[in-house]
Amino acid sequence: MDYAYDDQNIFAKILRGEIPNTTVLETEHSLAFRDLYPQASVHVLVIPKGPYISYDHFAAAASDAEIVDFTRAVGEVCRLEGVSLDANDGFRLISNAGEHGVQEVPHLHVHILGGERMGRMVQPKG
Ligand code: DGP
Repeated sequence: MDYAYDDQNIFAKILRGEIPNTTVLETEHSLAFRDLYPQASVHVLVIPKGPYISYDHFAAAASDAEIVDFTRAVGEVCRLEGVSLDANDGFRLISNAGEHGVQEVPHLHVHILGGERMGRMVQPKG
């Protein structure tokens, strides 16, 4: 499979400022914003600004600077949202990819979920 990025996806539109978002953190290479349909009291999405579909695509094609920025942004959002493990109760980090991962938006994003105890990691298939 090749990594054919669709620049009409909703997160590409958010990055271009065509759709509003509730920003939690913006860095040189990453943007974090609240999920429109939160599934926990803390539910933040972190995305790279570059055109990457999935984590494997990002890991293969992004620059070291982008990868470091993204990784640090995830940690910073955890701290800002009060879920980091150094002083808080923790979180769940999820990144869905492709059809089997049930990815809805084809721009790499990680979900940071927390603020309460999460349920089972994998729900029955649907
Ligand atoms: P996934 O299934 O992993 O691709 O999750 C996509 C998430 O994106 C889902 O939790 C809902 C969220 N989402 C969809 N459209 C929008 C939007 O326009 N704005 C924001 N903030 N989140 C969105």
